[in-house]
Amino acid sequence: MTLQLLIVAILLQCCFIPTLLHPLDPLKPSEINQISLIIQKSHLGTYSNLTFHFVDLDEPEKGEVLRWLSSNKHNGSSFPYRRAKVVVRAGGETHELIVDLATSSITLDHVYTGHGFPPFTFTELLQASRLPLKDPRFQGSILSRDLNLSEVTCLPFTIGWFGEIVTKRALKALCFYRGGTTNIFSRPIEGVSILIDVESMQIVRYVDRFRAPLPRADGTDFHSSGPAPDPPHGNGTKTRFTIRGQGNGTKNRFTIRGHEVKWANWAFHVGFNARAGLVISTASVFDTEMKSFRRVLYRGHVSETFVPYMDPTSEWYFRTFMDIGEFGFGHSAVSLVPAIDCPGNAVYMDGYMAGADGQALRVPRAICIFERYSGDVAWRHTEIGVPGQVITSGDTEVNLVVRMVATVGNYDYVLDWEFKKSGSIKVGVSLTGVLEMKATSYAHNAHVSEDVHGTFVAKNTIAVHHDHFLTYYLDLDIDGTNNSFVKSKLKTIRAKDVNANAPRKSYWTVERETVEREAEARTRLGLEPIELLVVNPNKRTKLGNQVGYRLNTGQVASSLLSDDDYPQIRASYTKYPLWVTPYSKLERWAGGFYADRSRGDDGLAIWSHRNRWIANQDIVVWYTVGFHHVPRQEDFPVMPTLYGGFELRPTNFFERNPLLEQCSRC
Ligand SMILES: *[C@@H]1O[C@H](CO)[C@@H](O)[C@H](O)[C@H]1NC(C)=O
Ligand SMILES: *[C@@H]1O[C@H](CO)[C@@H](O)[C@H](O)[C@H]1NC(C)=O
Ligand SMILES: *[C@@H]1O[C@H](CO)[C@@H](O)[C@H](O)[C@H]1NC(C)=O
Ligand SMILES: *[C@@H]1O[C@H](CO)[C@@H](O)[C@H](O)[C@H]1NC(C)=O
Ligand SMILES: *[C@@H]1O[C@H](CO)[C@@H](O)[C@H](O)[C@H]1NC(C)=O
Ligand SMILES: *[C@@H]1O[C@H](CO)[C@@H](O)[C@H](O)[C@H]1NC(C)=O
Ligand SMILES: [Cu+2]
Repeated sequence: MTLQLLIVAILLQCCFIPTLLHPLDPLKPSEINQISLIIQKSHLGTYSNLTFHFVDLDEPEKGEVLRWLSSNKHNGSSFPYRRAKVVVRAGGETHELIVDLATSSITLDHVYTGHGFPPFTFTELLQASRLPLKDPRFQGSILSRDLNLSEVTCLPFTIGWFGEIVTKRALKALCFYRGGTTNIFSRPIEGVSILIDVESMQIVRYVDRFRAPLPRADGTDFHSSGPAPDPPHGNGTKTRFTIRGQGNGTKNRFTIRGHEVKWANWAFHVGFNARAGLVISTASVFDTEMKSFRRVLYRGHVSETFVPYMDPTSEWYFRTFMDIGEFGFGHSAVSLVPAIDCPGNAVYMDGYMAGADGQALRVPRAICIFERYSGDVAWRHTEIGVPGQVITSGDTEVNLVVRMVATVGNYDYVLDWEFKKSGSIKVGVSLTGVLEMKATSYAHNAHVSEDVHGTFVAKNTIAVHHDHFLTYYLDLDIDGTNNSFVKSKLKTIRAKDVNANAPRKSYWTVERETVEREAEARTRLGLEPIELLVVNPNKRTKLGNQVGYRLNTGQVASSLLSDDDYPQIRASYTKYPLWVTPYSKLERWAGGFYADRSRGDDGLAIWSHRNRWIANQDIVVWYTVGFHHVPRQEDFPVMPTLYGGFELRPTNFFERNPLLEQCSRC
């Protein structure tokens, strides 16, 4: 420990914040357990059915965090408050609590009475998944299909909202037959609907409507029980596998102190919570010209996902998942496997969250951080115009990647935040895993005369059409807190309107439009040539250009469901890929905080309809990475990754190409 660190540690200890290095550090296991104890000791502890559904940092006010960051972090007394936001269920009610960790007290206790419910706990999902196996009706259904109950796996699925006046917390169980495969999703036991009341943990409706042939087991497996494959390496020879770094100060060119990462010209904070999973905060980039760090992103993470399936039949219609709010990406985080999930030079971070009983749970290796040698060209040029010389200059691209993987049932999402020395942040998501499949009596596409809502991927097996929409919360603070959203529209001009003698008939020019209110910020993309910018209207380069970052979108996909469809009412924000709102601490989850069985009366679309002023304000950009997924046979039995994402690219932010200042070969 350096002397400086030691002083920080001593200062912090004086103020009951031992070993915390950043006000946005996720709750530590000891803090989670402390919160659990405080609540157990309160009046809520008298309920035998007290369950913890959400435990996260109640983040300090942005101004406080920024003040602390700029105070050079050495002043212990300026460390902002340490509080937690907690949602528990007790006696059939949802309690929202604020717990102050310094005083070990509950400072707010409020019963939530609106629509929707908090995320499910592991325990609830586990209990629900076991109910069918003990139910005589289900046992009968299995027997009548000539199947073996010991080979059945049931899984709980959230059920959405379809106009019911009174809603309860409920799940539906869907059951699958292993019988010789580990790819359970490939062998659905079709025709059975099982509705479970989660409060009483009982099956409240059981329907066995029809039978479909059980898809065969052979060809479904992708799991080999042999030794793990050798990590792939250039020439295909066996390479020994080592984990470098891990805090013992070897090869890595980045430093991690607590949750703060410094690499090349970047400094940022890596957090983790049960709901969003990976959270990037206070990202700043060093400007060699100004000799200082300049702010780029205050906070970025996945805010909500929406995955509606396109089969309206009674066994399938409800599959319209909002995974972040109904369960959580952090909840779904898996321990990363070296050489599969992250390369050999990766360094790992654990994640922590509260279980149903409030006690801390650890996800070992929830996040990995590594330098990526992409093999791509960062920049280059060959100059042949200098007499007598051929001059080639350039550099290879080396980036820093922060990654987690969420496995939500059948699907796996690989979530990346990739920092580039050019000042870009590339945000990516790779989809892989297993498709949701439906058993059908059809054996071949030629026999089909109706809409089967999907693609034949195996005999008697249809992978159902669906979408994935991942909505990112991006609180950009470009070179300061107040920013504006600018649409730069590329407009075709008739040349003769400018110069009557022009030999050209047309050209395009740029018309910049600063968006003043939320309504104009909702943007359908892909219809017209447009550049999307977040600028700091108060800062200009030496040459007078407005300082900004551009949002380079990938392929854009918006929801195709009709506006009056219930899932669309709940996820109405998916009608536009882009929204901009003024920053509010209360507005963080695009589908509303209580997404399970929600009715669309909270969330991004509702907030945006207030049509607030957004020019020269602290603003938040919400961008949705969308996929319409028409399954292919190659997605069976397990899907090759499908990549999507976007890039935040500095635009008139630096005085010139920042790569020249840090050329790796110079
Ligand atoms: C929860 O437990 C309390 C007693 O601890 C009981 O009165 C109440 O009915 C229970 N509620 C539910 C929904 O199980
Ligand atoms: C720490 O900062 C606070 C607020 O800026 C100030 O009041 C206090 O005197 C500072 N303490 C030290 C030890 O510098
Ligand atoms: C059912 O599975 C059990 C355990 O794998 C096995 O012992 C039994 O023989 C199976 N029964 C049938 C009918 O396949
Ligand atoms: C493959 O790479 C390894 C490690 O760099 C090296 O030792 C080995 O000689 C190479 N083999 C061939 C066939 O090029
Ligand atoms: C550093 O840590 C790695 C992985 O934990 C370990 O294999 C290696 O021996 C350590 N190196 C030193 C110099 O301690
Ligand atoms: C930033 O926005 C706030 C809130 O509207 C405003 O009070 C303040 O004057 C703005 N700051 C600058 C530098 O424009
Ligand atoms: Cu898909």
